[in-house]
Amino acid sequence: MSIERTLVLVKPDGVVRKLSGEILARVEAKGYTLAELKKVTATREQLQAHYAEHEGKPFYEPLVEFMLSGPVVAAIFEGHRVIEGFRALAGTTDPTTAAPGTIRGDFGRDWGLKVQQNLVHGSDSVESAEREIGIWFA
Ligand code: DAT
Ligand code: MG
Repeated sequence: MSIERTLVLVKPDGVVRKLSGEILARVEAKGYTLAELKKVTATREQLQAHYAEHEGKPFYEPLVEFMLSGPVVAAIFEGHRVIEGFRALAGTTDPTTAAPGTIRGDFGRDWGLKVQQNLVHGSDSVESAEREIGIWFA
């Protein structure tokens, strides 16, 4: 058994569209355990740390501005292979091509025309998860 933790964010588009509950319910229904939960308005410093790997890319500044545009819901979920499992629930990064049945595939396109408006964030590795949990649940 490899019990992991992952950081999940419902991004500002998900919060403003009142999809936080639906998104968290899908993660719980899959069998993962909600360990921590809060609604928070991010600071620029938090986002710079969170998205450090993307600094310098063309979408970096719009991404940070978007994440500052409203509150996010931050959660820690726990479970067997939850990092991979949540990313499967979320779907691929671009909501246009995310598979139907995934969070991004089901909700991600009519609303936002930008790739960053893709509803959720999920950590991509054990190392990222621990680093990101430290940023959002210090
Ligand atoms: P993911 O969120 O699927 O892990 P990522 O870590 O590569 O994707 O990128 C972080 C966020 O940045 C992503 O959720 C949306 C935005 N993004 C990524 N690639 C983009 C692109 N080509 N154009 C615009 N935004 C992009
Ligand atoms: Mg990522």
